[in-house]
Amino acid sequence: MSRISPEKMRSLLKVYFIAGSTNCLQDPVTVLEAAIRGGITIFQYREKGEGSLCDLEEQKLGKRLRKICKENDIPFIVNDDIELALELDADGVHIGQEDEDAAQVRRKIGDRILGVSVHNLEEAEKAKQAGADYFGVGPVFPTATKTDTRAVQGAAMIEELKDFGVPIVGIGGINADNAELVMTAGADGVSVITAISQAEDVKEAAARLRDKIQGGKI
Ligand code: TZP
Ligand code: MG
Repeated sequence: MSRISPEKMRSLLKVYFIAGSTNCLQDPVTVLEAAIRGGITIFQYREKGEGSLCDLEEQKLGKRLRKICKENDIPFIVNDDIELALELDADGVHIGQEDEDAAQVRRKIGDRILGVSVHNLEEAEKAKQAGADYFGVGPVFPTATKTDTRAVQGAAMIEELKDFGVPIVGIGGINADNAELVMTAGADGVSVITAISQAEDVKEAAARLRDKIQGGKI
């Protein structure tokens, strides 16, 4: 295996769905299957928040979601937990600034995909040197999903960070109506929790985002 190319990474970031059990209105397995049918391009398992699963239960759900991704050729990323990612043979991990050092994570995961949340030029430079395959940048818009997040940045930080040459995915309060702003700022894709996981029709919500981003409309 070798590191993913920036071109391939950019194509995978288009519609990046993130979810764990606490985000979903229905069974997460059902939600993921519908989101895949709608056209998501990559999935991150993020088991966080009040009432979230841990230990064996987290592992069990992770295994089921991992299997669905594999069967559908959708890359499976694990948030924060490197051990869990390795156990589940994930395609990659996503870490924030509060997590383990990115260079250390890169050593642990080998050539798997490494995503790092960055909020300024300094963090971006460090993440790039550590071998980040993509930057997660946000929150672009207000979000109720992550309460301990930084101040809303708008799309300005995406514009600033695109010169690093590292693929970028925007995050935070993104939906089909505002995705265009994120893409025109220079992002390669959008990552969403609420817009897909809490939609009445999950497949349709994913399809709307996919359509906006890859339907030549942006
Ligand atoms: N990091 C920054 S904002 C955010 C994370 C994980 C939450 C995004 O969730 P939503 O529901 O798409 O706003
Ligand atoms: Mg984290």
